[in-house]
Amino acid sequence: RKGLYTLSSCLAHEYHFGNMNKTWTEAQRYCREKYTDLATIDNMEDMKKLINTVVDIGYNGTVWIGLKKGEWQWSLADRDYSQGYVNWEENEPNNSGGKEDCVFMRRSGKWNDAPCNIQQLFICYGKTKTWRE
Ligand code: 2F8
Ligand code: CA
Repeated sequence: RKGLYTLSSCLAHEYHFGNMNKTWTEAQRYCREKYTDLATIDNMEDMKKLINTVVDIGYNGTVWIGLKKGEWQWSLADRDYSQGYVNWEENEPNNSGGKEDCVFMRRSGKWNDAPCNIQQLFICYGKTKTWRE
């Protein structure tokens, strides 16, 4: 249907596999330079797309996503964590050892908080324009 749409309704998320071991902050820097940011997940559709990005590659390990404390906050600044989609693993986030400020995703798609200085692979987020007719 023809009509006017806001910019955000014309943006689809696109995920990119970061095939290098990096701390959360290193991964964030890399994603911000090369794409837009670390992976942001707004809804279940994003979540499925993100899981597929990892599954298609055949990777079974964990990957950093763009979620971090102080208060939980998406790396992409305009997202409001407290109002948004979450997919925590059961009994997470548990801040194990009092030092788990960053979040990785398991192959199942479930999230766990873990120490930010672990080095692991990651998922970046980019944007493509998808115009509706
Ligand atoms: O049982 C869940 C628990 O498992 C690990 O700690 C033993 C995770 N730690 C790392 O991945 C470093 C915890 O974050 C997780 O809560
Ligand atoms: Ca944890």
